Amino acid sequence: MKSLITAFALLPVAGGALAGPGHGSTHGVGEPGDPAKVDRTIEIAMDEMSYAPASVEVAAEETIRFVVSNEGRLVHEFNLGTPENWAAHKDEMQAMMQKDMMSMRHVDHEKMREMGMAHDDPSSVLLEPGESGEIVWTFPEDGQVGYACNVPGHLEAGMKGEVELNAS
Ligand SMILES: [Cu+2]
Repeated sequence: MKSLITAFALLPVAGGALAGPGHGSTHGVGEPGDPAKVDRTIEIAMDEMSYAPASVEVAAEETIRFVVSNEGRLVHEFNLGTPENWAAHKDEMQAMMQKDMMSMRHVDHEKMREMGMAHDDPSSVLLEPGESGEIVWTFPEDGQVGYACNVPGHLEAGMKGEVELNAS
């Protein structure tokens, strides 16, 4: 089985607007979930340049296992977060492309590790064509969260999805 494919860490966002994992907050994007306490599994298929489904409904504080598969012919990412998270991620990806750690069709996880850029990012899976991966995520009580692909040009081309967070 292709297990969780970790991408890379988020760089700190200027201004500290990041409501990221590990802050224990009930507001924001949520945090990595406990794989032993999954409420529900949602399958997401990625293609050029879209997600199916393009929106998902989750309950407040629900823990979801996202099973993500790349059915396209290009590298795609599924990254839960906010536009601020995605902007930081895209800069990282641009840097990785410049350093030959990834291309439009290939992800060199080995090279990312060697270059020290393969930090665990539990909010993201970066997948080559044909690959699949998983994220277990616990959503907050309220907040704004969606998903997007930060491969340069993809979010701009409309590759993003919405999470509808329903109060319990
Ligand atoms: Cu993409």
